[in-house]
Amino acid sequence: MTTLPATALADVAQQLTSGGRGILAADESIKTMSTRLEQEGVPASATTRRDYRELLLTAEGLSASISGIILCDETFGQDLADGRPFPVAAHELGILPGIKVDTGTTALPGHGGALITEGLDGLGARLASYAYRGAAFAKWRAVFDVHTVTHYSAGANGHALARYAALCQQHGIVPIVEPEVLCTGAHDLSASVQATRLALSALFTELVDAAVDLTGIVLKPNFVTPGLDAPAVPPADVAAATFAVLRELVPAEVAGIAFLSGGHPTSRVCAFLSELAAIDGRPWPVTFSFGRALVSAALHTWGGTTSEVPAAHRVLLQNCRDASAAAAHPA
Ligand code: 5MM
Repeated sequence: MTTLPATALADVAQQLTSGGRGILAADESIKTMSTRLEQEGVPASATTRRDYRELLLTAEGLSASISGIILCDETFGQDLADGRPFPVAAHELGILPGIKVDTGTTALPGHGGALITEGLDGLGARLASYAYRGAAFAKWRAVFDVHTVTHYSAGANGHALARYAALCQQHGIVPIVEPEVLCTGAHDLSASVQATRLALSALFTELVDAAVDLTGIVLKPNFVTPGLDAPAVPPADVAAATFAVLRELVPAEVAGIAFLSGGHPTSRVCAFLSELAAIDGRPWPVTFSFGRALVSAALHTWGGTTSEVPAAHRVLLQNCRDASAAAAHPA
């Protein structure tokens, strides 16, 4: 087992979230990735999933704006066309490789559809293997819906996230802790405020109880927004609401905060991040850990056609540069 001292964990967490670079979330499960490929007319297979992830990682100059890439188990064990394993190639390209280690969600019985994220069984052994193969960080995502979240579901997911985070640190891996409040639906801003407060409050209670070193974690939250089907509010209002919740509930020792995009358009999440980065008195660095907001246009442009790889790279790199500028250069 690789065991890093707390200072090394903090250093990796800072590398991931500081300096205007952010994290590329390319860890879609096999099921999700296959659906997204098929929606673009690309037959889904281990080979096409690999080709697509290779396209992302090998965009020339990606490391100027991307500090880390989150992979799923399948990709983590695959090789690029030149024979290098993905985690080795990532390190050589100046990008830290990470691994999604949760195994997905299931319903909490008797809790109205609220979800619990699973994956703790055997996690220590899996983390030891990932660390040996070069993983610098890991990710675990809890999922909350504003209509079904309860104290119990927030606590249960917070407990699982804390047990995961403690195990990661024991194995020298920085945990990204992701309590995602979904923005699907027509709810207003206050519903997102309440749900995000519930999730973060329970999470940090559990992280502290589990003796997780907060200087060696990255928090991956949602922006606090109205639902995607509700009238939009100005980015400055989203930033103010998000900052108010985070300032109240996220201890200053947390190494950094990297936001998910949640299905919002790229320009919107970049505007949210830019406004948030401009707020005075932030105790933590803020950046992005976007998935769809960075990659959706590149996947569409590529469409499985080799001759479109350069165009897909241009689209991907532009989105990454825009997100990086939002994190580095406040409004
Ligand atoms: C990239 O998607 C990740 C894995 O999703 P599934 O396990 O459901 O296939 C997901 O956890 C992602 O990292 C976060 O939701 C953030 O992605 P977005 O697209 O919301 O920025």
